[in-house]
Amino acid sequence: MDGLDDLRGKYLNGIGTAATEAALEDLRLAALGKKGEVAGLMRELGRMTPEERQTMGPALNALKDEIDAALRAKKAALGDMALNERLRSEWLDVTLPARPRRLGSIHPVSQVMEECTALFADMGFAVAEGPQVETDWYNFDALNIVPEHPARQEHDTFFMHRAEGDTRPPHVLRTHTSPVQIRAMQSQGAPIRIIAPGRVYRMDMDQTHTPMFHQIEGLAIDRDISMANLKWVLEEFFSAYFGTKVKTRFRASHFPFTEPGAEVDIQCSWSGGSLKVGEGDGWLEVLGSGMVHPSVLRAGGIDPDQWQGFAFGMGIDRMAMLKYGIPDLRAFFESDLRWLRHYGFSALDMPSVHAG
Ligand code: 2U9
Repeated sequence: MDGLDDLRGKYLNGIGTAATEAALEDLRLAALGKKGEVAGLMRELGRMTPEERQTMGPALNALKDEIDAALRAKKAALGDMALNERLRSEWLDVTLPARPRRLGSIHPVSQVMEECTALFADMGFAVAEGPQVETDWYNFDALNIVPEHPARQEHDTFFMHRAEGDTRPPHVLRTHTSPVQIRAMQSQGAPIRIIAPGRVYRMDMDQTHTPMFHQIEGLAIDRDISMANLKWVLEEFFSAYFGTKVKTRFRASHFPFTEPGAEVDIQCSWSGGSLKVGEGDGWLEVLGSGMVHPSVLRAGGIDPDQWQGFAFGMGIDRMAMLKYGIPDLRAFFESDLRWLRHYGFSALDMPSVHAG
């Protein structure tokens, strides 16, 4: 029995000082494993007398249970310690403020495009869209632009490359959004009231021209539409856009796709070196317009003896420059982050001239 007490002391001490689960496993194998010391003693029970067996049997079982219980208890304690250590070292302060991250901003062109679209939508104009690569028929012929017209020259318009022997009609990067309206007339017929906002391309580059810019064009066709309706729509639009009553002045002009045609100026003052729209006795040209030419109506599949209407076109980029005091058009397309942060709009704080 003394031998059992020694064994108990040895293993319970060992378990008490074991620092890892691996050390515990070594102790378990040495004591209770198939070749362990306790198992060895159990095998010897067979060679004992019945009296010896009666005392040694229960004593060995009790020792085995005691070591087993001590192993389990120590294993649980080591697990708790490991968890506590992780909780201590992996502690995280969830009350810390988040790292500041720079938000993007809405480009002035997107902002103005949105504003203009919403204002015309309020007056009952639907938005129409179309391809940016067009056939020369949709971009020129349908708009009554004759083959000799300067706009059709290689140095004014971007023509798509054609391999030698390719006899398909030329394709161009659209020079205005007018082809969108030809397509809309063909598919919807009259009456029609649409605006066509989008990118257009011309070979031009200086302080007020870039090879790609943005336009918004409008078209209204019905039985008795006149230039008076056009003047009301435009004055309503400019007054809402600039947030003040704006007068317009129509000057006779010529466009192949209108008859008659007019350039439209808005009232402004230049006093004190800064431009103010809607006051003073100065005028600023902002728009081209007119009554749609009968040939253009016909190209859109609409009978000019039954229907008539007005059309207008303006540059979005120029409208943004005027409203937000941006001096150089080229900066719009340089992707300079400092410029974008200065002139851009927060997605949550977009100035809006229309409800909703
Ligand atoms: C159809 C028929 C007629 C749209 C028009 C203008 C006059 C015009 C310029 C303004 C500044 C282009 O952005 S800009 O460079 N536009 O002067 N645009 S009339 O006339 C149309 C359009 C479509 C079917």
